[in-house]
Amino acid sequence: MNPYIFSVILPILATLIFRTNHPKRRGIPVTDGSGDPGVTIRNRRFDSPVETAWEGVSTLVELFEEACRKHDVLRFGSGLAALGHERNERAAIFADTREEWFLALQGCFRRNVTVVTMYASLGEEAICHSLNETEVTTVICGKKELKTLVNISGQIDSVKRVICMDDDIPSDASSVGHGWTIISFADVKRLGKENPVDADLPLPADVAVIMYTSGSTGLPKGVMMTHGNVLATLSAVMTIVPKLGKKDVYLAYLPLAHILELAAENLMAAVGIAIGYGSPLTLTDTSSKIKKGTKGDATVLMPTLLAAVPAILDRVRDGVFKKVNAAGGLSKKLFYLAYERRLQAINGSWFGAWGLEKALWNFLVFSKVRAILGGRIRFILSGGAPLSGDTQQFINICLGAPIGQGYGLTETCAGGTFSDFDDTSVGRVGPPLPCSFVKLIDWSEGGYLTNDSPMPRGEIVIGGPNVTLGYFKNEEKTNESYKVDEKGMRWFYTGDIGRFHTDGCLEIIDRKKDIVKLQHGEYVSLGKVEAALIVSPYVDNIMLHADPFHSYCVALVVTSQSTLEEWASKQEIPYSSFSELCSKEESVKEVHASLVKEAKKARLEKFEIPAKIKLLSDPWTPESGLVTAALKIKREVIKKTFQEELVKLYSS
Ligand SMILES: *[C@@H]1O[C@H](CO)[C@@H](O)[C@H](O)[C@H]1NC(C)=O
Ligand SMILES: *[C@@H]1O[C@H](CO)[C@@H](O)[C@H](O)[C@H]1NC(C)=O
Ligand SMILES: *[C@@H]1O[C@H](CO)[C@@H](O)[C@H](O)[C@H]1NC(C)=O
Ligand SMILES: *[C@@H]1O[C@H](CO)[C@@H](O)[C@H](O)[C@H]1NC(C)=O
Ligand SMILES: *[C@@H]1O[C@H](CO)[C@@H](O)[C@H](O)[C@H]1NC(C)=O
Ligand SMILES: CC(=O)N[C@H]1CO[C@H](CO)[C@@H](O)[C@@H]1O
Repeated sequence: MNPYIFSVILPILATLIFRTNHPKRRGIPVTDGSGDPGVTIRNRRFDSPVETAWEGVSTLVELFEEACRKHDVLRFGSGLAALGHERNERAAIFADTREEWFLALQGCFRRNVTVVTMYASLGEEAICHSLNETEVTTVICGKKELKTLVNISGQIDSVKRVICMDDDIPSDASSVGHGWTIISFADVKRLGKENPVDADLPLPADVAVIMYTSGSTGLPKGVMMTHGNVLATLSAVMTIVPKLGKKDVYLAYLPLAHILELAAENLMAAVGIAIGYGSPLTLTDTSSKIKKGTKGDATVLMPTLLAAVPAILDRVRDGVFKKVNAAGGLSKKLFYLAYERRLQAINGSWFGAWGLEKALWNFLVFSKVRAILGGRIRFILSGGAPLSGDTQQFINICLGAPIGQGYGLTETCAGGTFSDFDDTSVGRVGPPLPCSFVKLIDWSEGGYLTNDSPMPRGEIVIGGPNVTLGYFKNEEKTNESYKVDEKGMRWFYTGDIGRFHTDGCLEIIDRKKDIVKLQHGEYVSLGKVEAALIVSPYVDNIMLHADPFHSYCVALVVTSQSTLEEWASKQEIPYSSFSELCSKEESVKEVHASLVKEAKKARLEKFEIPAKIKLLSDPWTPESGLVTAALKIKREVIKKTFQEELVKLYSS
């Protein structure tokens, strides 16, 4: 038979059969909705919100007991009781992600003890505030965090007991006279083994976690999540990861104080999937805390599943492109050829869809990239911030793994939307999760309306069993953002602006509070402009600043050291340090020109382009408190930190 049939006719036939169909419906409109008027969409598989995926299981404890009846978590729970922790007192977990974190959480759940969580990178003031507000009596932490606790011991009166996850408790900690019982994690388990107590199981409506999030403004707020809330989210995610099973291996490294990671690990444990614990700084062979010649977490564990925030995936992508470009020659040409071919295939051009070609490129080119994350990744869960289209396609192509992109907030217990694994379109966050209703409501002030064409647009409101109870001891803020409708459904008003595509998928397009009105009445969407400008190779991070007292905006730019230094050496500009280079007028001019170029590409208005910029030489990290653990910029903190620079920009 003529091979032509295979290479040309069959793909055309396949295209006709599969592509001329209407786009697959991924979300379904709800007509008998409740609450504020708007456009509501639900998941196509379920007509009422899913609360649990396991029969007879209605709390996280039952889920965990179901998963591992004989585990020594039981000992930790008993030990906690033996230590004198009363049932109605709260315990806090204050540490980086590690096995003990997860075990402590389950031990507390088993005794119906509400767990207060906070990022290990929060500042002292925020930690004091969270521990004080929730009147925590037992803090479970690592030895590094114990030092911070000792530092603030004078301000946290309710704390009586500290359980240290490391055996080598710092000696200066126990000598401080603040009357705490300090004991190691191992000793608590030993105590529990000798004094076993029965479980004291919570009900679905009992609060499981009070999660303090490093919000972008002011002191952190504690979001109260019930067992029912978290379970609804897990159950929903369970339906979305294809073929989740015992053969999978999960690499845990994101902060467990982030709902995405907490939900993911609980799900893995429930299904019986092995969890390996790593850290962001040791993730790959080239991570910053890995000694040359030793192996990173992913290489050793060879995980099949991974959760990630976009910033980390961006880093993997940039690293690969840098390496490819540095290598140059044939291998660079081959890489770009392969990349282009696969991109076309994914984009719907049928020649490249040829399976054999895909296998060939994977073997020749992409297997080396796959090896960076251990070589076995089959699904990546991304959340916490919108993922760029470029990075999504990079992961699809180079790792050969589908990527599920989620949109959700701590307040909705990470429930919201989640993209289908077979959806290769970019820039969208998928249809509603089975546990959520997603509604758009008019925001006329910002010019986003549900009867806009071609797509309804508006503020995103999320409803369902996943929506949390509200902020701890903060009824005012709770009332501002949560509403219960006439049918008893809870809705959270996200402040994000989105639009629905015809197939029921959501796209995030703006953020309400990031919109500032300038002196002459033009609205500037800070997030939109930043997303357009960060593309410049000179920019590592950027914060746009606008205020109603000026007719133009300004920007703080965290400068990419390698790009600027490369430019400087080409221009033969002398400098003694990078910070000096950043302060040079030529540098500012060059970076500004690059920003203007990107702004034009993105068709920004003139008033949206920063008129003046300041180049900063130090990166913004969660440790410095300038970005959140999910690497979102904290506007208020940055504004405060660089107040002088901003004033200078406006007055110069
Ligand atoms: C769990 O603890 C909370 C807070 O102490 C309490 O209100 C609730 O009644 C407890 N649940 C059960 C089933 O005992
Ligand atoms: C915590 O409470 C103590 C005593 O009530 C108080 O002295 C301290 O200032 C409080 N700290 C914070 C951060 O609220
Ligand atoms: C303890 O407090 C001092 C002074 O406020 C500070 O310099 C130090 O970094 C703190 N130590 C820790 C571990 O937070
Ligand atoms: C993908 O397809 C769209 C329209 O079908 C086209 O505009 C775009 O340029 C294509 N991208 C690539 C990389 O081929
Ligand atoms: C919050 O709303 C509830 C119910 O509408 C009301 O009873 C309560 O007083 C409100 N609280 C505050 C602080 O506004
Ligand atoms: C488990 C749980 O929290 N369920 C609640 C989900 O939300 C509905 C109404 O929105 C409540 O009736 C359920 O009790």
